[in-house]
Amino acid sequence: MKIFGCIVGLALLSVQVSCLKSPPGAETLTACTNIAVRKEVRSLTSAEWSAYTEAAKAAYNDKWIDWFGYLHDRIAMPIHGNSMFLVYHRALTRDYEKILRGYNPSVSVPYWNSMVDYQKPDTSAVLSNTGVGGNGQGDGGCVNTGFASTWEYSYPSKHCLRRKYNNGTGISSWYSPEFVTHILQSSVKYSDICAGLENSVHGVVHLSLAGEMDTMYSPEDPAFWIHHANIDRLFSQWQAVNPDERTYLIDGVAPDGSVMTLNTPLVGGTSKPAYTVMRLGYGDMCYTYDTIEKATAGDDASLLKRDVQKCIPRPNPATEAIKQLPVHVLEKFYPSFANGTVNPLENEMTSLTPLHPIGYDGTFVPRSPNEELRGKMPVPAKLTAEWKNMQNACEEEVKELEDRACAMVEALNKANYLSPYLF
Ligand SMILES: *[C@@H]1O[C@H](CO)[C@@H](O)[C@H](O)[C@H]1NC(C)=O
Ligand SMILES: *[C@@H]1O[C@H](CO)[C@@H](O)[C@H](O)[C@H]1NC(C)=O
Ligand SMILES: [Cu+2]
Repeated sequence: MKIFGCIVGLALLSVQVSCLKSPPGAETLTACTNIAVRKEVRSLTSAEWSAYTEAAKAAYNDKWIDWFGYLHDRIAMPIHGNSMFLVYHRALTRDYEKILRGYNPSVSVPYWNSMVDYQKPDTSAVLSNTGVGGNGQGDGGCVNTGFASTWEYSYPSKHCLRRKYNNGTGISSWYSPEFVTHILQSSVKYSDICAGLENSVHGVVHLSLAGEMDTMYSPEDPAFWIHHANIDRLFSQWQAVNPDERTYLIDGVAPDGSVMTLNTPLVGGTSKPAYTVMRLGYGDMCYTYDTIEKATAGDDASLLKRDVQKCIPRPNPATEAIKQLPVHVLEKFYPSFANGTVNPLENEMTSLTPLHPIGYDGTFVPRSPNEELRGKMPVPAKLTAEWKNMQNACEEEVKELEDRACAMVEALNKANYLSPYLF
């Protein structure tokens, strides 16, 4: 019985009529005929996960992973800590996906919804032997689990795949679905969503896995790609909430300190202007996310047809719990919940990702909230001084964001909010 699909299907019934105008140059981008659908890594079937890892291994054998590590390292400064971050990493992840599809055209890069793991990240199935492997072992900190356990790189010098969790054998708390929902609902400008994602989920996952992930050649960790697909998914969902206004919305600071525009060239490699990557499904950006697909009327209709007789529709426990918060808390952190205009794409509280293993072929039942953990949401870990320095991060911007995250956790705990993501 597919309870999850049914709930999501019901929640997402809405029709969007677009009158999007392409900016100069972008009208030449043609609609893709073959669109890759990126799915949550734990919702892949065994066959899909194994196709993905086989393609990744082939790319590794042909030294593509070394190349991506080298590339990212060489252009590290211009692509972090400014408005280049989201668009550049979108292009990079797509380049990697195109390489993999050269080995197997059915493959797309899965995304890792790391937010649902935020309480105890080290227990995530994604960091297990059937996923991308866990903590590094011994003096070298070499990862000896997961599909990349034997991988060795030549850039910047010969070494194994390394990880070093930031709390011994454990990992400190990450950003929650509640906080990312806040970011999605409160970001107005492109630069808001860009800095909001870079300095929260993005940074904390990188620096707490450590090893390759807190270097500038981090694409050498297979966790990098599924993590960046998740960051790109959130950016894409934010755009899709209001496609007319946001598809080609760009602002903030470019790598050279000037104003970022649609014509600012993407750094590294092709130097194509930023507008070439803004619209999914056009030009080279021939992919989408399952969450965005499900939000289209056509898909919902078929989902409902399939599932409506098999399961009993009921309210999503995650969204229902958060809507019960006092009005002043909603107004402060969740403007769209507060005024009742929430679009499913700016609500990460709908994705109650099951905690089943990677390559899962069965059905699942959504977790129910843990009553004993009422009012015990942990505060996410802060970015370290070394990380902020390496990432060219704006100190005040990071502090403002971390203070906000702390205030949100405090407000939710004070209201006795029951987070369905605590176990
Ligand atoms: C590290 O782990 C210990 C024990 O597992 C826990 O009590 C502590 O809060 C953790 N520290 C951080 C910064 O997450
Ligand atoms: C509701 O809040 C969102 C987010 O602040 C805002 O964009 C939207 O215009 C508001 N809608 C109404 C009807 O007040
Ligand atoms: Cu990066």
